[in-house]
Amino acid sequence: EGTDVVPTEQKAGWSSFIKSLASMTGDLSSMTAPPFILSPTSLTEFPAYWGERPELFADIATGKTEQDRMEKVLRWFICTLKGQYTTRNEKMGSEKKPLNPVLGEEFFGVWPDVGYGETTLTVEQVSHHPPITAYFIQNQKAGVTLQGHSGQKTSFSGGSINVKQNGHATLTASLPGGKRETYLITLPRLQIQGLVWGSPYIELADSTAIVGDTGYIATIDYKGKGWVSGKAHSYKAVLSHGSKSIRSYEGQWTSIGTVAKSNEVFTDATVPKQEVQVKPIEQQGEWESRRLWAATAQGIRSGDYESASRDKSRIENEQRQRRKDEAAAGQPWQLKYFEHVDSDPVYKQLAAQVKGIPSEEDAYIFRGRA
Ligand code: CLR
Repeated sequence: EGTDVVPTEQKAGWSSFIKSLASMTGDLSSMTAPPFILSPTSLTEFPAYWGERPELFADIATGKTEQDRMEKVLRWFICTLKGQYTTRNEKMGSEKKPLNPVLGEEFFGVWPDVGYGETTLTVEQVSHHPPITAYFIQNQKAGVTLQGHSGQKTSFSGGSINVKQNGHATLTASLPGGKRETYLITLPRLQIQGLVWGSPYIELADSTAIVGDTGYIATIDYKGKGWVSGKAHSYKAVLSHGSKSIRSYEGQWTSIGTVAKSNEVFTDATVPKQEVQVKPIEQQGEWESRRLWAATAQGIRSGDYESASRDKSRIENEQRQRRKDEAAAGQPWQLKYFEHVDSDPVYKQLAAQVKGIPSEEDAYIFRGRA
């Protein structure tokens, strides 16, 4: 922090990009940014972060009691945050601008069975403008699924980008005897800091909830500077049932969290994450993300930004033409794996149990993959 990392020849471009953020209208994805800040990865790959601790995901349905299972959902959720929000910094030196997915873009992946069942991932870009990504993750053997969608509303203030996440996720756990539990998961607000130096990173803000249909609720508060510790990436979580608060946890979502006022470790984000496995590009379908963006990504990786931008324009032009053709034929694009509903009944039922969140939200329901 505090050291300017913008390449000399891109300094002017970077400062005019920062200035243009002030007049941004909520969707950052289509804004042109200087090459050094571009990522070769599309946003359709991001849902994989939810599955990178497959052992904790599979563990959820093994909980003996309702409280056990809620604690396991909370543990898994907090342990995915490090991957979701710090991976680009670790791999590419800073947060970057991901490729803006096209409508119908797909991303499939798998975490192989190493004893607790195979975990599979299905992602579909269900809207281009605004960008919305729908995903479904399943470990059939363990009886756990996660379904959700993700969109963003961005604004700029005080030198940082503020990202409100639109969407939510629902997790189901199938229990012996045919019983099934459902958990609603809301998503944190992001602040992108470090922009002036050209080395953006994410801090989480405000709070989110996990609401179980068992009556157990977990609320998680996020703070950058920390409470007692004064540390970045801090969280505090409270587990409750009805009006009774049961236990609380605190620590850092990038390292260790403990049961409050004790040394009992609750979340350990330092355990290596397991990256999703994806078919080689030659075996992928034409809508699959890494195949679709192969030439653009290659250009970005090799520093050949001219060829990257040529290929990106080709894809965008093809998309525009496709939309025109569909309009002319009166046949709008059909989603492949998800179905849009204006109001998600699961969300509606569970959201009523917590204060401060909208009472209704739309959703994309997974229909299966042949
Ligand atoms: C997408 C859903 C994932 C979590 C996640 C992590 C990083 C976020 C991303 C989401 C949405 C797009 C995002 C990105 C960080 C930067 C990027 C907000 C929420 C914006 C569009 C690009 C900012 C450009 C600057 C880095 C210059 O589960």
